[in-house]
Amino acid sequence: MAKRTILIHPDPRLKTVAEPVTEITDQLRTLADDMLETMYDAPGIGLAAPQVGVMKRLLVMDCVKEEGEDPRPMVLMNPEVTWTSDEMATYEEGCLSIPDQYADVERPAEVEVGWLGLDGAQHSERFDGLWATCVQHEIDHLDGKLFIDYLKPLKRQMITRKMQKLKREKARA
Ligand code: K1U
Ligand code: ZN
Repeated sequence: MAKRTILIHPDPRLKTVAEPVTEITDQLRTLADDMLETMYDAPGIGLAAPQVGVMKRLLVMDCVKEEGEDPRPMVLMNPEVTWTSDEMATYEEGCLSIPDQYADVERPAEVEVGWLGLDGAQHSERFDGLWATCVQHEIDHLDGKLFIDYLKPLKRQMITRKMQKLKREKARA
């Protein structure tokens, strides 16, 4: 397993629609392992392949937060939202590609998602709470969408400028 570098916004790869997974290869298994290691190390609760520069429809997540509860690392390929609740929920979201910036985003409170697992089988599950927010945030990444795209243009612009400054400082260091 190896940690991968997480891209920081703005980056054209974070605005690009990722390609479906067509074959489960060892390379893809290694990518999933590396992404889980990168996510836990960050720390984060989710990570999508485009965030590490791989334009494939693959995401990892683990929203178990309770101390003493077993972790639940999940790998979802070609995920599709098949049902959304009418009820909406607002959660203060963050993003590993937009460090230290948080904002309220409203999304469906519950979603049903279908995906291809690393076992080659098709899976389906209903998510609620933080899991529902996280899986929608990660699927957005696969479609080239960031949580700041839900904010008012001025707020989005302010965050983007902060990230440009951060990237300039990192490049100089
Ligand atoms: O996609 C990402 O950039 C990961 C992101 C996922 C996410 C967070 C909040 C709402 C929706 C989706 C993160 O994991 S940001 C870090 C974070 O939220 C966190 C970090 C440590 C403990 C708990 C949460
Ligand atoms: Zn994110």
